[in-house]
Amino acid sequence: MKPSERALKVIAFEDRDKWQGTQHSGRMIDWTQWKTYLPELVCRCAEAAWKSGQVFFGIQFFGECWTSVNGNDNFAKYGEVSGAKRCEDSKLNDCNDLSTTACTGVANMNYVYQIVALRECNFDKDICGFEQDKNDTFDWTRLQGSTRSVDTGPTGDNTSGKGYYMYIEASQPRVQNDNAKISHMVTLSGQSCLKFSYHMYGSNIGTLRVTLSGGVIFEKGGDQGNVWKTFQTRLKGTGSRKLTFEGICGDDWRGDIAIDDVMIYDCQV
Ligand SMILES: [Ca+2]
Ligand SMILES: [Ca+2]
Repeated sequence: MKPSERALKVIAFEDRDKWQGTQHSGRMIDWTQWKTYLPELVCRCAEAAWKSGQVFFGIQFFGECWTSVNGNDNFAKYGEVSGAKRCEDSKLNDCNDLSTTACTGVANMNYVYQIVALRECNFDKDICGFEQDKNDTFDWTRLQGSTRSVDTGPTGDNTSGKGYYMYIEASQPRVQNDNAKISHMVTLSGQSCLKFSYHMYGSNIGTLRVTLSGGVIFEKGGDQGNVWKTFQTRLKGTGSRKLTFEGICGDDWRGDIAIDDVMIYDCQV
């Protein structure tokens, strides 16, 4: 494939010893720990793509992470390369489209990954690929039934009353202004809307803040009653954004904040 037709044109970083000098990550391919090195490389590359707002990224030549400012469009345009393909997994076996393990391309060959954008999550089965933030005080918890404190938190989820939801537990060791964030990549169509349900019951409720790539789209503080409420809003723009739910603790333990039934969907004007 000619470089001009490459779907992912930009090398984000490489672990291959100063390839063209500027993009070296400071780390080297670890052939002795290849089995653990490769999945870890895929994660680092996914993070680099995520940070630049891309959902496509590729691993090439065993230790290179490729992405592109136009990768989403380019990959849709050019798709897969035809002809000889060579990609290998962490046991150096051949990979294909159906491989479920981490894979890399050999020289001049991207093995392309797609970060799956959120469409709908009711938290009943799992957390749908939401990521717990590490640069906060604590984590959101997935729970079924009542939270462990009385006079705060829901007694069941919003979906059916019997399923799971996510919440921040405000009891000890939490103190005021402790925060927990979970995020998911979303893809905006230009007609996208966000809908989610929240439960903010208790005399010490702090704040629930929802951001889209940093911009605040919802913020509410204090007791909202012992009920699930639903919020919906239009999301302007197109392309990839990072949707983040941030729960912030109030001034005492009656401050459990819960969310459920998060949905990104197309809404006509
Ligand atoms: Ca649920
Ligand atoms: Ca966290």
